Amino acid sequence: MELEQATERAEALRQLINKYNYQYYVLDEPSKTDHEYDLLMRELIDIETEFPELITPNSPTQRVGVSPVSALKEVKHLLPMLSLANAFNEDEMQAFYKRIKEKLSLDSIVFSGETKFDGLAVNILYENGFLITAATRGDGSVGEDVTHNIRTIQQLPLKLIGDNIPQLIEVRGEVVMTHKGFAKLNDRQRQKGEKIFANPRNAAAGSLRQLDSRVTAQRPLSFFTYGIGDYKGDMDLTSHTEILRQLQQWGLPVSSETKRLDGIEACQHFYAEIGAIRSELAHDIDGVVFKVNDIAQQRKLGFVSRAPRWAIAYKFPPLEEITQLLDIEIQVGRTGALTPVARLSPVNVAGVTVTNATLHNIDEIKRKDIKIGDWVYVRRAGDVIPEVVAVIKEKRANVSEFVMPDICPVCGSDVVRQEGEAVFRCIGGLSCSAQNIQAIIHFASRKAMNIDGLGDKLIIQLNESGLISTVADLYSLSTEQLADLDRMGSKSAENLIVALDKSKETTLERFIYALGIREVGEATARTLAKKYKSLELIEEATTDELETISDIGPIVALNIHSFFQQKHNLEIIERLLLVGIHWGHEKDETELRLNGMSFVLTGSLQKMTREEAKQRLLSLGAKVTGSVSKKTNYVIYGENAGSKYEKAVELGVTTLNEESFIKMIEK
Ligand code: D41
Repeated sequence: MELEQATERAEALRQLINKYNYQYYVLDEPSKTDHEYDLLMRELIDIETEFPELITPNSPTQRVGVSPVSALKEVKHLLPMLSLANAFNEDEMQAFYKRIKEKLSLDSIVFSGETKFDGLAVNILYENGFLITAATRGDGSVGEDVTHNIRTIQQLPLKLIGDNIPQLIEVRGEVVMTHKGFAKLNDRQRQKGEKIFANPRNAAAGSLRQLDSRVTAQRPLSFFTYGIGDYKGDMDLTSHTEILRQLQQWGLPVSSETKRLDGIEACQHFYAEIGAIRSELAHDIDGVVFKVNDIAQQRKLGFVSRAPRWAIAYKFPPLEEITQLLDIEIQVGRTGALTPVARLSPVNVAGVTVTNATLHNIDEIKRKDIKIGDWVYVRRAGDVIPEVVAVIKEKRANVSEFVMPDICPVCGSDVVRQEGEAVFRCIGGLSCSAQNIQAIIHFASRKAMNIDGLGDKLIIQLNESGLISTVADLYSLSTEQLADLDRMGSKSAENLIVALDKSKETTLERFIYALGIREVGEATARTLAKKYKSLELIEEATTDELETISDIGPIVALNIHSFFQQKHNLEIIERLLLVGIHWGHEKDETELRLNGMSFVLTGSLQKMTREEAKQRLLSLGAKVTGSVSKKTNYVIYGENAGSKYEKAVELGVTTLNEESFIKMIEK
């Protein structure tokens, strides 16, 4: 590519990428898929790699700096960042309203209402539309330079878009982190054994003050604009809502919960409305902010000390409270994971009585140094399970250490902890009633025993009515017992009995898969069936032996071995075989006609489903994979086949239509 052409293309790509960023982050209306976006980004990176002289500081590729700063510098805001007065109840709100009405000699006032994000206030300076510096609020006059980190926030334009961009403008807003992003970040930190953040605000603060912007870039920060500071250029905007609209048109993210409110009643209504959806919002908010909407009225009202008289934050009750941790109990989850749960002295947190909180795992208990009897901060946010944030060490007296049990409190099976894993697990599997329902659902599923008509709801119903507690009980059900259940007619009861009977004829690999051994999916079950050809031999295999099989690592080998060490599991298998579950002998691999051949299926087939085609191929010894490579032997295509078909043609892989495929497998 010539330099001239590259210059043009790079500029076009930057504009496109910025536009898509705006649609995605600000308007929440993406017009391109992530993949299409990635392709544009990659093209731009390629051009900039070839012509480094074309890189501009505001190119979307330049959000992450390469080297950390040594310390955060000080930055003086052009106009001081003021603080917000608070109202904690109805009376204080009324007093605020009365004061304003009197000062303005008006009967009614129009406000702008917005959510009060619980984050960190930041001041961003744009000159001629370019992001120049960003600083924390600091003491209101001088903050810390966090430009390098602010630039990593994808939502924020490095260059403003649209018309009437002022020569200079200070944009003010809050940096926050979503509940989801916060939970993910803490999971990651937990896995790496690193610092756990107490709440999204602390996580956002910690991320914003990083010296290395590469760390910040990995943190899910967002930004919402709430106003402006100093500016140069004409802006004939007369109200706060107009300012917000203008900021949004320049590409800056503005909260969608913003409303023009006429009079105090509308404000009270807004407070209640936002309060009701508070827990559903993606971000923590600690109240709503009301601002006199008219700029001329704002000017008349002025300031008291460092806060404007024209604005107030009407606070919500806090999401964190203090209570005593009475005990730590163990909950056994669907996969056998043992989760310690704190039993708390009941405490009202933002309107909800909290009696339990998750403690995640033993490492977290140690890291937070939580002991039974401690006084703790409990936090409830979004739809997340309440959490113990921290211990109040000063209040500690008469506490006892928590110890993880070594047998499952539900079924008495052994509890193990895999290397490198934070969780302890019960290896009881089928015989642990905590894991049972999930195990039965898996057992009955299509790719396992394929019991027609036995869905999740029915399994739960059967379990709750005491008819089944393990998979072995399924085959002792009678038509009469089933017909007695609510919402079950005699016809469906009969059908289910027939389906159960039919499922008894199966294959070894399906049966192994159906047992629900941890991390033994279809592929591993198939490998085991092919290698051992008999259940007894698999039951007897040692971990060393299992590990020699390709695809089976030490963890899976241990899972398989421990599963068959459990007496309960062997008893259940015995009962299943006694009721007549059986399978034919596995054919020797080399006898199979398509042994070792690799197939890819694409598009929709007419005479069979893709899953059926896959099962046929597997039964003939073939491998079925998801993507086409040079090693693929055949690509079977149905209607509307897309890129996989094209790739096959490109690579010279043989393609077969459905008809030829059927001939091939029926030979
Ligand atoms: O969402 C917020 N946290 C928020 C903070 C907001 N929506 N509006 C705000 N407005 C102001 C004034 C009225 C002083 C311009 C604020 C803040 N200030 C603020 N944030 C931190 C200190 C002050």
